[in-house]
Amino acid sequence: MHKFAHLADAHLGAHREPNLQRLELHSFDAAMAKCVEAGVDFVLICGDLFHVGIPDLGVVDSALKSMMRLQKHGIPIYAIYGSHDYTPNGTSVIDILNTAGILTNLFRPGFSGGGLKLPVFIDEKTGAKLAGISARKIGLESRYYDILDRASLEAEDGFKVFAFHSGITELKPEQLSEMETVGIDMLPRGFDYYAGGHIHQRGEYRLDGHDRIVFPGPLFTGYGRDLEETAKGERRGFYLVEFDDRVRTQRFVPVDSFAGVFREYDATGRNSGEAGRMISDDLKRVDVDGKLVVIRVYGVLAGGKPSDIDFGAIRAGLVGRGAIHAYINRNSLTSKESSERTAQGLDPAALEKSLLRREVGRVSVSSESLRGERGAETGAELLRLLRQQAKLGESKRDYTARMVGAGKRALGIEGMEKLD
Ligand SMILES: [Mn+2]
Repeated sequence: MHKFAHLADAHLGAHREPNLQRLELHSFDAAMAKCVEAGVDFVLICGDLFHVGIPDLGVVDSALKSMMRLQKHGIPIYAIYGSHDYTPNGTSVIDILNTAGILTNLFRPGFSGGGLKLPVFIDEKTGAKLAGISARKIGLESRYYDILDRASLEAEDGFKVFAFHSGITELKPEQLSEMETVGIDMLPRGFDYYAGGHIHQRGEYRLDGHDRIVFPGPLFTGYGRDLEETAKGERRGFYLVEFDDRVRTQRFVPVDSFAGVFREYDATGRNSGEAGRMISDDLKRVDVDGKLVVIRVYGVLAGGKPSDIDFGAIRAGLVGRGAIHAYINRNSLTSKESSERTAQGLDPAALEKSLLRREVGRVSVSSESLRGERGAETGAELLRLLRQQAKLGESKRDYTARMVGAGKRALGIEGMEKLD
């Protein structure tokens, strides 16, 4: 019997706070160690291995050490890019790892005659066939699926795994309505296992012609919302799949990285001083030593502003009593006297997009491409580009030229963007 491990959304480098970063890297290392221990034949990473396309080199170094554990045992790693691994006009860390032979990038599309042909990789030891589609920018991989040559993939015989990094329309929960997804019919039929990434919630599904669609969820936590779920008791980890000519077993292997405490407070009807005291008094009764504390404060304050509550002091108090870290979510705390309001429950990319969609109609523009959905997409892409910093050693002039060029391409005023 052969075995492979399927993981996704490790988001290495997502956390800057030293304790969280240590836990994050440790959970990845623990996962790699477990893969070796379980005697897997290969590992499949379905996107968002890193939180950004060009991560901190310390994070890369640590991740590399963990991945070398597999290399020492001759266990290959296959990967596709997630939406976070993408860099708009540069080389991503995944490309470097691919070049160095640490992992194999499965997504090497061939574009011809308006179609997209995917190569099928055959894992040497097991004979398993692997194909996959990387994510692109925010949801734009759906264009890949539009032109994908499914027939040639469906015609392949043997044990087949399809890797993807997208939500599936038919499985989309209502609260993720902002998220771009692909319809299940866009994925080739008849594969033995559909290895998913992108959805930060573990799930195993079966949809017509697609028997095993699996999302392992984040390996650690990408966003605050993930931290909240982990603190509430949601376990993180990866899938271990046993197969011969078909899948025999699939099981979730937990990688527990911290003990969490979750506390929730409704501040409605209290003023900011009272709310602060209520939270502090309650937390005094909670054992936080060695734990990661996640606090969610919501409601409408009767007096004062949310920013009047000294969350810094609350956090410092918890850390002083031995908490590994205190994460405070007050996105849904508002007050009668202020109109402080932020959207909740959305990841930053989705939040940006929903704000852009809302605002795009308020600006009068001449070009059709800046209106509506396309306008919002262009806006999101521009924001993404403008976040890039100058590269080490890059002159101000070169940086400016690079940004202007990228901006022009994003706005479509310098020829059409290539599909690659
Ligand atoms: Mn992700």
